[in-house]
Amino acid sequence: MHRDAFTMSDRSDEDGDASILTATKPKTKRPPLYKVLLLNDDFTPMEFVVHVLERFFGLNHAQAFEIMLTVHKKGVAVVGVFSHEIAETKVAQVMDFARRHQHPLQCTMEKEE
Ligand code: TYC
Repeated sequence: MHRDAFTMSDRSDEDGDASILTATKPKTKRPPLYKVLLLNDDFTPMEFVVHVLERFFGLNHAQAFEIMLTVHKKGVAVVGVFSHEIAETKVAQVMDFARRHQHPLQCTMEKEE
């Protein structure tokens, strides 16, 4: 028996049985992703920021240095895109590490649209 994704009224089809089919939208929604952002400041040493990017974001030294320089010059950069839970963990790790070393480095997250 042929069934399709549209509404059919309550009547017999070719097979002889009554059919009520409800149109359904294919459910393809993925969980939202979050950008983790690093913010510039005037005091955190460049090498500390490079170390943070290597340690918590798995970047090699050249990638870490490049992103650090982008933040230094532009004020902010996306350092990664993650699920909500992973992004929260990264932000907490960076903020805690910076605080323990008494640097004012700021890290935040925002929903990717
Ligand atoms: N602007 C800092 C300095 O000149 C370096 C820096 C880069 C600080 C990136 C924070 O997220 C940052 N020492």
